[in-house]
Amino acid sequence: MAGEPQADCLFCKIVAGEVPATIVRESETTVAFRDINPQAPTHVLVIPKVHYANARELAAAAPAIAADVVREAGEVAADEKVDATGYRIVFNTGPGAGQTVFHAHAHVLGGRDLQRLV
Ligand code: D5M
Repeated sequence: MAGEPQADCLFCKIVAGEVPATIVRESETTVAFRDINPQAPTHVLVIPKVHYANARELAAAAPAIAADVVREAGEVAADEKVDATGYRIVFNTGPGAGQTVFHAHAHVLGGRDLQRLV
């Protein structure tokens, strides 16, 4: 059921401590850990502890937790000291946009000159 842990979900397993991750922040509702395949000097994923497939489903079902994810992404940027130079928060949504893990997550990217996307 939406919101419940999914047995076959990698990020639910990280939340449960069943798969190791380099956790940099944790809140009541979120976990932030380093991306295993970093695309920038700072590349951290912020995920809700509850399982929703993508940011849209999370925001529709649990808007306060979606806000927590965005707030924690900003706190990661401050912790990593990339807030002054600028950083990017990305929610890939759907396979066509490169989403490979179907548990909502924000990428926090910083520490290099980020090519302008939009
Ligand atoms: O982003 C999914 C991201 O998840 C991708 O950048 C790799 C990362 N990933 C995959 N497995 C792990 C583990 N075990 N630890 C940390 N990071 C991981 P997407 O937007 O779905 O393409």
